[in-house]
Parts: sequence; C-alpha cells; structure tokens
Amino acid sequence: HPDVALHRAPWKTSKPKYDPHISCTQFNMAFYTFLSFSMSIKVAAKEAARPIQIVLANEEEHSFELDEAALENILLQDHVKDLNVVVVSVAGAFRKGKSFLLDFMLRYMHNPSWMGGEDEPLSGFSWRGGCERETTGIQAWSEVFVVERSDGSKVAVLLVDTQGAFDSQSTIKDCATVFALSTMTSSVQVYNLTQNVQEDDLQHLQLFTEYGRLAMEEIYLKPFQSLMFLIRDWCYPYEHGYGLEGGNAFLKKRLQVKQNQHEELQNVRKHIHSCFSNIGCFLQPHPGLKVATNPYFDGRLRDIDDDFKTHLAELVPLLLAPDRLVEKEIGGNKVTCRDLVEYFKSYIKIYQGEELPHPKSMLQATAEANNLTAVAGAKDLYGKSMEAVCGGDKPYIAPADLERCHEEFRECSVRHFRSVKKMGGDEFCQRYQSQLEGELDEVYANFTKHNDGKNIFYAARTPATLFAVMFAAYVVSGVTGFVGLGTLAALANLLMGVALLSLCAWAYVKYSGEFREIGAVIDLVAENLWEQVLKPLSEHYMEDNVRQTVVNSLKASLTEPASQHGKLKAH
Ligand SMILES: Nc1nc2c(ncn2[C@@H]2O[C@H](COP(=O)(O)OP(=O)(O)OP(=O)(O)O)[C@@H](O)[C@H]2O)c(=O)[nH]1
Ligand SMILES: [Mg+2]
Repeated sequence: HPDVALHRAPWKTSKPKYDPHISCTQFNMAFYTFLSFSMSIKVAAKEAARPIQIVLANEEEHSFELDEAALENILLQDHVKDLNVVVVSVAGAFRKGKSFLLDFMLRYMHNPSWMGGEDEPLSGFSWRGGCERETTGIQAWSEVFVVERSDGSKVAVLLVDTQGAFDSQSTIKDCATVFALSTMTSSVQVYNLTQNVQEDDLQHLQLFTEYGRLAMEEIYLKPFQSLMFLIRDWCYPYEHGYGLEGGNAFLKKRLQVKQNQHEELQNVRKHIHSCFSNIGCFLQPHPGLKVATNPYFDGRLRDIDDDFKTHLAELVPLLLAPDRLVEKEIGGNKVTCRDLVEYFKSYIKIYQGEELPHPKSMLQATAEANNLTAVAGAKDLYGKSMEAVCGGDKPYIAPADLERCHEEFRECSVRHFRSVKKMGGDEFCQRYQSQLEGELDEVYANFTKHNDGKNIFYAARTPATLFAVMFAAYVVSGVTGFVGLGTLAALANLLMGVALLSLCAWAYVKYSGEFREIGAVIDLVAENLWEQVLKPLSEHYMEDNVRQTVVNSLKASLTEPASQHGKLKAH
C-alpha cells in the first residue's frame, strides 16, 4: 500500500536481493525449530499423566474389551515392569464421588504435603456434578508411582477408577463384570457407599464377588485381598465416630453373624468374610453443600467442609502411605506389573466368553427359579402317572392306549404348571410352558420305546426277519439251482449263510450283553427290512389277528364270570 510504503524504513523499501545460501539456512533453522517444537510437544504429551481407558465398555452389546496396548503402555514401562504392584481401586454405585476421591489420592501420590492450595481446582480422573454417569469401563492413571518403603523395597502403585454400578444404561451383568474385574485385579478395593450399609449393598457385594470368584481358575481360601467400606456422608457420628475406628466398630456390628439370624442374612455375611482376607470400614463426613449441590464447584479446598478435609487427610494415607501399601497377590504369590497385564488379559477373556452364568436382576432370577421349580413339579407329576400305566413293572400296553394316556397326563401336567403361582408375568411363563411341553414329548418318546421293548412281537422282529430272509434265500437258491442258474444259486446260498451268521451273532449279543454295537447294527438292518418289506405284509394278517384273538379271549374271560354270577343270583 502506498501509504504504508511511505512509513517504511529506507532499508526495507529496497527490494531484497535473492540470496540462496541465507534462505537455505533460514529454512534449515525453521525446520529444526519446528522439529524440536513438535518433539517437545510429543514428549510433553507423553509425560502429561492422565486417566487411560484400559477396559472399554460397549454400550450396545453390553460387553467389555481390554485395551491391551494401553495397559501395556502403563504397566510395561521399564522402571516399573518388574516391581511388585499395588493396585488401589474404587468401586460402587454411580455418582457417589469415586473419581473425586481418587483425585485426592493422586494429589497425595504427587506430594506428601498433599492437600493442595485452597483455590486449586481438583483435576485428574474426570469427575463432575450432575445426575448422569461420568466414568465408564475401567480407567487407570497413566503414571505408575514408584514408592520406596521403610525397609528399602520399592513397589509400583497403580490407581484405578471404575464405572459406577446401577446407572440406567448398564445391566446387572455389566455392573458385576466391572466390579468383579476390578476386585480381582486390585489389592485394595474401596467399596464406596453413601450414608449407611444397607442389606442390598451387602447382597450386591456378595453377587459381584461371587461372579469374580467363579472366573478365577483355582478357588483360593480367600480369593481377594483388602476391602475397605467407605461410607460417604456419614450422618451418625454420635453413634459411631468418623474415621477408621468408628467405621470398624460399625462394620463389625453390621457383618456380625448371629445364631438367631435368618439363614439368608447369615449367608451374605459369611460369604463376604470368606472372600476377603482383610475388611475395614471408614466413615467419612459430608463434604458440605457446595460440593454436593453447587454446579460451579471445581474441587477447590476452600469450598469443602473442614471435617471432610480432616478425615480425608486421615483416609488417604491409610490406603497409600508407603508402609501401609498392600502388594497384589494372586494364589499367595506377589504379582509384578508385568504379571498383572497377563492376569488382566486372561480375566477379561473369561468375562467375554459364554461359560459363566449371567448374573440377573433379583426379580428375573426369582421368576426363573419359580418357573423352573414349577416345570420340575409338573414333569414329575406326568412321569409318575405314566409310570403307573407303563412303568418297568407294568405289562405291554397298546400304543394307541398309551398315546391316549399321554395326552391326558400331559394336559394334567400343564394344568398343574399353570396353577402354581409364579413370578415373571404371562409371557415369561409361556416360555417355560413350551419348554415343559417339549420335555414331556421327549419323556413320552422314551416311554414309547420302553413299551415297544415289552412287546414280544417287537422283540422277535429281528430273528423273524432273519428267518424270513433265510427262507427266501433258501427257496431262491433251490429254484435257481434247479433251473441251472448256478451263480444266482450260490449268491442266494451266501445270503442265507450271512443271515444265519447274523442270527447267531444277534442271539449271542442278546444273551451275553456283549458286543452291543454289532447287535444294534443287526437290529437296524432287520428293522429296515421289516419296515420296508415285512411290515406291510404282517400288519394286516399277524398282529391284527393276534390282537383280536387276545381282545376276544379277554372279553370272554371278563364277561363269563359276571354272567355266571348273574345266573347264580337268578337261581
Ligand atoms: N454428597 C457428596 N458428594 C460428593 C462427595 N464427594 C464428591 N461429591 C460430589 O459428587 C459428584 C460426583 O462426583 P464423581 O467423582 O464424578 O462421582 P463418581 O462416583 O465418579 O460418578 P460416576 O463416574 O458417574 O460413577 C460431584 O459433584 C462431587 O462434587 C461426597 O463425599 N459426598
Ligand atoms: Mg467417576
């Protein structure tokens, strides 16, 4: 612009001469500056510690996936991979301040005089106010802290945050998987609760830990290590004081197994005791209304109640002070960071597979149990009724009569199933009714086979068929030999021989019970011959005639005494 040109310094008004050397140097300098800048960004990015998603939750499929590379990046760093690992994890219901607590743990790990400045916002694992869930899957802090204990040994400390349980997007199986995985892989599990320990908290803990125990290859005496019940917003300090002492006294009372307690309550308590080698409880005061309700609260200490801070200063060192750290053990052996990667990989595989039973909601599990019991009862009723008609000690019954009985008892059994009170609603019960009907048909098929076995004609089918084959072969060989067809006659003789041998073999198998496979093959061949050739012939003449004769003689024997009796009365 001409106006601008007027104000330019004289040396800048002259057109710069093109100097290739200078421009090359400038380019090189610029390039190296850019390179070193980008490298420094990279290094900074690498060094900036942050939460890393190690287990990813797939919301649609309700499945979990391990990010092996991410986990390896954290745990296989040269300075930690061979150190024994301490894993502290926080789990429990969603929106209860788990990530918030972990961020204070991070502050402690970074700095022993740790609480931080009054106006310093709290950062680290992502936390926030509001009613919607924040953390998903399982996250670990990218920096593994190396801590030297008073005996000079070094351990690696990994902090783990978990997806909150019972949010509206997760099934019970999802919650159980996250809780179980984090419990199995941690040396200290903080069970984060609010206000009190309710019976359902204990029941869920039982369900989740059982799900974890199932996935472990060997059942150790105590499969998990330390469990710390952390009760947030404790409002009864006048009964049990804040902190560890009050907490332990409170928990002892809650987990006490009493003789006069219902078995269900006793079982929950016994199960929890049997799962963890060390159980503690900490009662934490309410942090104040700003923390709980102010949308602009950013974690600064100024806004947190003093009571909360005082007890936080007691709680965090309890879990993380060098000499209180609990090294991770599996099967009694200490686990290094490198081992932990392998354990993670194998545990997640088990939860991805189909061999474990699916944890269900209480209603669903109860409804299933109700329906299965009703199915078993109805099936039993059917079985007993059928046994009375065609059981092992009952004589052969005509197939048509047996079918009639089956229809009647089947109906009775289904009616019985429907009459039992069950949870789950009509549609759910209908599924089990169909299952029952299918099972009854299978049982009927077995009864039919058993009944057929009692029919001497049925049992004689194989030898009869073989005799018939031998007879036919004998006639054919005779006729063809007479006509002069030597080859055909020889073939017929061979067939007769095979039939005779088969008959002997069959008789031996039936007598001795050995070589049953051979007997089965002979029966199969004979049955096919019977079905295809002999049955059409025999059906009309033999069985019907015999049956008719038996029916007639039975009728006669039943009516005769009655008529004689009548005659006697008339006299
Ligand atoms: N009442 C109460 N609120 C707390 C406490 N600690 C933190 N909070 C608040 O609880 C809210 C949730 O905190 P988060 O740490 O994100 O909770 P979270 O359990 O990790 O939640 P999810 O990740 O969704 O499972 C925040 O607004 C915190 O300010 C506490 O001890 N008592
Ligand atoms: Mg969280």
